[in-house]
Order: sequence, then C-alpha cells, then structure tokens
Amino acid sequence: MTIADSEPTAAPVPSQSTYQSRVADYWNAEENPVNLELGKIDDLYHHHYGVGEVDWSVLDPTDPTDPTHSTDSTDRSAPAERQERVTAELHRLEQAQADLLASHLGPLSPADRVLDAGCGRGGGSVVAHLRYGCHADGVTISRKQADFAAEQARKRHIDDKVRYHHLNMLDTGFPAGTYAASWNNESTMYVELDLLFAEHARLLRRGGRYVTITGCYNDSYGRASREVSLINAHYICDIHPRSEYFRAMARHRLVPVHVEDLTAAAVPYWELRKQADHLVTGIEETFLTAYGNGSFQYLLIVADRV
Ligand code: SAH
Ligand code: GPP
Ligand code: MG
Repeated sequence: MTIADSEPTAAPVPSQSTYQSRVADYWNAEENPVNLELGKIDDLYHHHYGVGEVDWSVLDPTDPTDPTHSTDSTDRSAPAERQERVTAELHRLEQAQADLLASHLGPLSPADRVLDAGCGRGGGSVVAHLRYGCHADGVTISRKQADFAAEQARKRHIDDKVRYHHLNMLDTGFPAGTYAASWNNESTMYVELDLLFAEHARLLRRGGRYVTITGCYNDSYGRASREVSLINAHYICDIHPRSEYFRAMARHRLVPVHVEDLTAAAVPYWELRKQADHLVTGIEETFLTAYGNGSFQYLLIVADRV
C-alpha cells in the first residue's frame, strides 16, 4: 500500500477539505530515511532541500595530497562510513537552507513571536528560536508531525517558548497582529496563495516580516512542465507559477524587499542526493531535469507587512 492510498490516521482539523485530509495522511505516514536519518544527527528535523556547494570528498575522502591516506586509488573507506558522510553532508546543506531563511526574519528580540506555517517535524522553529531567542509557533496539518515536534521541543527544554499546533495554516485562529515574523518553508504549494497571504497579513504586525523559500514554475517556460507535474503527483501538491506569488502578495499588504533565485544553489544538493543509494526516494532525477530545462525554480522571497 502506498502512502497516497492509506487510510486517514488522525482526526482532521475542523473544516478541513478532502484534499487537506489527503495531505495530512501523507505527512502522518511519511517516514523517509532521507528525512529521519538526517534529523537524527542533531535532532533538527527538516522537510526541505539543501542549498550551497557540496563537499564531494564525502564520496571518497582518499586525498592523494594527504600523507595520512593511502595512495592506492582502489582504497575506499567502508560503505557504511561513506553513507554516514553523505547523510551528514545532505543534512549540512538542508541546515544551510534553514539558516538562510532564518537570517531574513530578523532583527528579532526574545520577546518577539514568530510563526512557522507548515512546520513539518519542527526544525525551522527551533532554528529561529536558537538564533533569536524568540517565541515560535509551528503549525502543521499533520497531527503526527505536531506531536513529534512538540516532543523534540520538550527534550530540548525549550517547550516554554517553542510550541507546535495541529492546525490549518489558512485558518489558525491565532490573534491578529501578534507576530513579528512569519514564514513558509516549502509549504506554499499546498494552499491557495490568496487564502495563505490573507492569513499571514492578518497575523503579522505592521512592519512585520514574511519570508518564503519555495519551488515555483517558471512563467517564462510557459505552463507547468512534465517534471513539475511529476513533483506535484509525488508530494500531492500544486506548485504555483512565480508570477502568482507577487500578485497575491500585492493583494495582501505584503511588499517584497528581497527576491533571490536559489535554483543554481539548489542543484548540488540534488546531485549528491542522487548518488545516495541509502536515501534516494526516486524523485531526484525529476528535480534535476526540472531545474535543468528551466521549467522550475527555487525561490526566496522576503516581504514586509505594510
Ligand atoms: N516547513 C517545514 C516542512 C515543509 S513540508 C520544513 O521546512 O521542514 C510541508 C508542510 O506543510 C508539512 O508539514 C505539511 O503538514 C504542511 N501543510 C500542508 N498544508 C498545510 C495546511 N493547510 N496547514 C498547515 N500545514 C500544512
Ligand atoms: C520537502 O519535503 C518537500 C515538500 C514540502 C513538497 C514539495 C516541495 C517543493 C519545493 C516543490 P521532504 O523533505 O519531506 O521531501 P523528501 O522526502 O523528498 O526529502
Ligand atoms: Mg527531505
């Protein structure tokens, strides 16, 4: 039985659509080693991709210029050690992505409150809290993820400031104007942008900061490519065109202050992940083709709530 076919495993959020129930089923059942093995390293669990250059020596650390290593080119370290190095390197790149997003939320003080919309297993909220000392609320449509993330916060003894909620990010019920910053890290493709940005605009205080890192399809290419459609089917999502982000933000008092195309920075992660036989999920080539043919982009948008 595949994840997509499985029965619902938890009570739904009130007034959740059938689509949102299926999305919740996916995340309630999700246990990919590429997410759990990376998270175990330092208990920061991410459900996003990595950015930055790969240290390719993780595949073969036998450096002929290093006198401590054998000069025999057939010398390879044990497969298990190689796997561990690759896992750690992928985690380093995912952590770099989380740090990049968090760096755009500030400045923030420990009294400030931030919202992690579509928080997964909670790593992003922890990263923001550790960086700024701020309060964080993570919301996810998956009961299992919310429980997992809350347990992680308890173990770290930060559960007084970092909280997780089983909620629909389109309709959190949190009080208006409470948040100094809010973000979506790879979670905008599950919702209608007008509904999403209306809720962020409501929750953010005037002058508050909104950040998203997301995959979008490229208007210059035309419509959604075959690869974009395959990614949609794989994750049960609906990737938006780039243009729609700016239109919808403009309609909801979110004014971009910084936009960065992270596509080139995202490719090395996928090149390494493709070679990680112990972690691959089968979607790796599709991402590389989508980035390569120009139909898909990895984008950072930073906006002010005016
Ligand atoms: N931002 C996290 C997780 C990204 S995965 C990270 O960077 O690690 C996408 C997340 O969006 C999942 O946790 C999923 O449960 C959440 N999600 C999807 N639709 C949602 C909705 N309507 N309300 C709340 N969360 C949602
Ligand atoms: C990352 O989650 C993927 C998504 C949130 C959905 C699609 C994202 C786009 C940018 C299109 P993950 O870490 O659970 O995925 P994987 O199991 O493949 O690592
Ligand atoms: Mg992942």
